[in-house]
Amino acid sequence: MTFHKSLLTTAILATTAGAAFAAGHATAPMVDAGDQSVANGVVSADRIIAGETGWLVVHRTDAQMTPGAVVGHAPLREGENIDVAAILTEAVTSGEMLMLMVHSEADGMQAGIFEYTLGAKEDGPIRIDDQLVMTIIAAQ
Ligand SMILES: [Cu+2]
Repeated sequence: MTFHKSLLTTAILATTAGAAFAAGHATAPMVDAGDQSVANGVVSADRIIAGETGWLVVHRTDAQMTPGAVVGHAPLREGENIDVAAILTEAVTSGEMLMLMVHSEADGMQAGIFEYTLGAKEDGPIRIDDQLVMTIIAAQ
């Protein structure tokens, strides 16, 4: 009986989460990704919640956590994105740190084309309460 009860609880929680998400922005934007090998030339994020349609941008970074050169990007839909893969445009070696950041599709010249370069406002980073939406991983 305990088993069935826990299943029911899970189902109710899942329904509530789905309804909250459908209602708008109840789920905060975030990037969920872990340390990983990038030997296949791809950086992956397990799950990303984007506040608007835009881009996952992969920056080089370091212990100061300053976003550096862009070494990959992948499109995001508004809302939930599962298993997002960005092809690396430069070699990244084991031990390097990468910052996976959510960027906007706004202020560019062309829809659907990634136009950001470091410091530009085209397709620039999205800030929520003045904070970047990002996570930092290590290439293994
Ligand atoms: Cu960025």
